Amino acid sequence: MSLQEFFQELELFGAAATQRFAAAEDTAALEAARIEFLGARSGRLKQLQKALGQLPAADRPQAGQRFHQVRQQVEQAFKAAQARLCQQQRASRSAELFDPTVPGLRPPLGHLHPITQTIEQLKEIMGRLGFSLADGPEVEDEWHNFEALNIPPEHPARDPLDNFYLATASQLAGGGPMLLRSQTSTVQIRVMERQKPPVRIIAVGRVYRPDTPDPTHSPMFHQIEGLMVDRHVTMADLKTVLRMLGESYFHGEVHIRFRPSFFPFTEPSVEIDMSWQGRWIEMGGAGMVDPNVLRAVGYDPEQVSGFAFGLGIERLCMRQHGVDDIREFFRNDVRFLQQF
Ligand code: FA5
Repeated sequence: MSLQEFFQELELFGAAATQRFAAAEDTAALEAARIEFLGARSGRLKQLQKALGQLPAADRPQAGQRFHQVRQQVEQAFKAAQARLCQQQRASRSAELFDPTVPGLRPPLGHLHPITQTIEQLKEIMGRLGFSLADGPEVEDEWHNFEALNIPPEHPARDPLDNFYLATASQLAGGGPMLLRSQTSTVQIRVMERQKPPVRIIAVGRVYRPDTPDPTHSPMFHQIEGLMVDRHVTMADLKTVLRMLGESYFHGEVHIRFRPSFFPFTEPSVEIDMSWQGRWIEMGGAGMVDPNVLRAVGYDPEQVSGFAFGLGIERLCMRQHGVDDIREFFRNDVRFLQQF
């Protein structure tokens, strides 16, 4: 074979192999083409290699260089065909596996926690009675949690054993002690400090007390605070608002009973019992805002009067749903929570 004939053969080989690999429609066709062109024993490439060895020594370097180029191109064409078929196979397999008629998997949907549901209902009811929402921090200073509420330093309610005091950066820097608020009554002060009468607000949120957990006590629980200050506000208004709140929340007839009590920031003070479906239950405390508190925030007790109340939200929710252990709310057992 002359050098020219060798080159001709080589180019024919390259073109034919590339074309056959590209045209192979399945792996069997590709394998047949591979054996024909690249087969180690009698493939056409092997024959060309032999022909290369028989060329005159002077022609071999030039012929060898082209031979390697063509071989690389052909091998590349083979790999490309392999990848193409592999891709096709994968696509057809997943088309077989995908059945658009199989019903989808419905993801499990959660819902609001029962306490959050109660809070939303209470906000809605009080909103209809004209009470807007006020807010205050859960980490409080002693002024808002005690002093402004007429609870002096020697009062037992301030005992460190009855409160969660915090060593805060401000205290370490010489500021006053801070604590987790023990009641939402703190928000009364914050609102009256920045707003002139008339006032008609509720505050809802977490409060903290080192109470030993039992079926009716939790160290963290929620309260709803109500405050109304205006001219001629009386205990009759307080009782009416509480009855309307109770009846809207329980969807039925509710009776309100006041028992004499004591809170340093109200005078007179009462414990509130509610009766629904024939059973009485203690819901919270209330009273007429003490003139000292009104004066502490710059109101004139000769001009305005007000009532305030604080109810335990867990107690309301427990009564509504017949839950007999407050601790269930915070155990996070979905079997319990799913029922609401
Ligand atoms: C107060 O917290 C007063 N701030 C209420 C108040 C507001 C009086 C405005 C006057 C004017 P008391 O400590 O009684 O009051 O708590 C109110 C209600 O919170 C209780 O009746 C009860 O329903 C609920 N409660 C108290 N401690 C716990 C507890 N550890 N776990 C769950 N609920 C509690």
